[in-house]
Amino acid sequence: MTRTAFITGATSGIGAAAARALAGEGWRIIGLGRRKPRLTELADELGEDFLPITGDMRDLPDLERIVRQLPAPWREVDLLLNNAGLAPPMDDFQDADLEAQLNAMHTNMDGLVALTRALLPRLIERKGAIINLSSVAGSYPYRGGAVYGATKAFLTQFGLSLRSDLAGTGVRVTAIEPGMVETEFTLVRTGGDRAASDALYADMAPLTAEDIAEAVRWCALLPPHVNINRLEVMPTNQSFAGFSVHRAS
Ligand code: NDP
Ligand code: 8X3
Repeated sequence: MTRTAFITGATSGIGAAAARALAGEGWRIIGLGRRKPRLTELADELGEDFLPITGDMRDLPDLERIVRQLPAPWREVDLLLNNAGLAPPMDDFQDADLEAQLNAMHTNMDGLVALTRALLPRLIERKGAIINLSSVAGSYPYRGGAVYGATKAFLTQFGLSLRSDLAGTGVRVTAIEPGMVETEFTLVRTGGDRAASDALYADMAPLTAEDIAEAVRWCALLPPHVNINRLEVMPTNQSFAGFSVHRAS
């Protein structure tokens, strides 16, 4: 039986790598993102088993329309990979731009909730799975990460509670929580600063998009009775620092 995955943020990084990994397992892939030329490139690579959909996670009515209008062979979705997302710049919250913060909230949370709602009847019918791309930033605070980390904590908690609501349906829900993955993530976060992105990942062997795609593939192919709730993955060279203490003098 051919299985179908709906992947948001398929134009880059983890989403594109997951599309390749699941296509390699014989899955059909619906790939959504804003950059049409990237989707066209992926369609050229993956062939007729890839359905490119140009869409914006912040346009909630359009997400509902997209799901409503999926062509017949693509309607039977077995996996929703909620991957599209971004982080606002790493300014201290009190100095940060509100628009950038709200943009991350709309992209990472609102769109994800709307798309999950729209696809759930299909996923329940198919006893499918939802994988949410959360982050270590949702568990471990760091300076400049207040809003981004909060959006990722939302994703993890949303998924855990959703599991309760879906009890007995056979639908699996997983949060994958990576640490540093070298993709376009930091380029986007810094407004296109290539030097800053290169410096962040220099000499520390970051995770690759393919590493996380492998985690997605593994979760997706587990037998139906196995649900991975949370899967935290970090580069070996990324670990933890202590609490910060401010002293008066
Ligand atoms: P990339 O920047 O490489 O990819 C982000 C993807 O999200 C792109 O395909 C982009 O597509 C899509 N996207 C962003 N905004 C929108 C929007 N409004 N509508 C539709 N699609 C959108 O980053 P990653 O691959 O690293 O990120 C994927 C996910 O993994 C994110 O949720 C991120 O938070 C999470 N993550 C990343 C980590 C990292 O260190 N890189 C670590 C932990 C989690 P387009 O621009 O074409 O719309
Ligand atoms: C991104 C991971 O460690 O750069 O979600 O915040 S980190």
